[in-house]
Amino acid sequence: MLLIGMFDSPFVRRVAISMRLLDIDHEHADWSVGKDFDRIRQYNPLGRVPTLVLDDGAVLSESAAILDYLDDRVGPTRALLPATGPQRREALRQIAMAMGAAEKGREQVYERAFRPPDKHYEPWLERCRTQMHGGLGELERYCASRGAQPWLIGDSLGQADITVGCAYTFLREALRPVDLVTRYPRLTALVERCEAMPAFKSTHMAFFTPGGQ
Ligand SMILES: N[C@@H](CCC(=O)N[C@@H](CS)C(=O)NCC(=O)O)C(=O)O
Repeated sequence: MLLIGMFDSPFVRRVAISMRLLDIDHEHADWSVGKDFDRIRQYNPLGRVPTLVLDDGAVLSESAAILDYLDDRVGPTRALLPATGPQRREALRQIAMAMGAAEKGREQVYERAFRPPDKHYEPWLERCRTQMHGGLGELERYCASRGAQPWLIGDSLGQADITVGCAYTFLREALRPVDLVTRYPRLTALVERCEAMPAFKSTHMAFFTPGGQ
């Protein structure tokens, strides 16, 4: 199996962390959506990452679809997303907030990386920031509602924690908002717990501007 994409992408990283936690052997192609666009398109016509090339040659894209495949492969008792019931619904709700915030962060990065300075449109960037903070605020409220529980769902780390950790670290490192820690203290504490784990440490990569290579 081959996972294509750089770990500074929260979408790629959540797949890489999940593969480590599920002990799924794979190779990694550290290809950039900027300079390796044509190479990525040979596998995925969309030219996007993450892209997962399976051993039989089938190609999966979209991190949610890839994670669904990985969970299905290991079965419901090891799956990182609860297979059914209220915990699944809650996990999906939190994951949607984290992915939405990450997408709004990605839009801000791309505005600067792929568009010339005279084409940057501040009202659009401001809208993205509002939406990003909307998602982070909801995650902070949910973390607060968990009290002393260390993880978002149940009593062990799962896909909601992985995705929230990847999204938050991406936003912190790619956009460097000054007030992230003071605005979202419980969320920050959760992410620090995540980032201390070997699967997170081994996939951490300093943010790389996609248009800048
Ligand atoms: N919804 C997608 C988002 C993936 C995504 O935005 N990937 C970025 C890298 S962070 C990408 O491929 N960008 C290149 C492009 O869209 O042209 C997923 O969850 O996999």
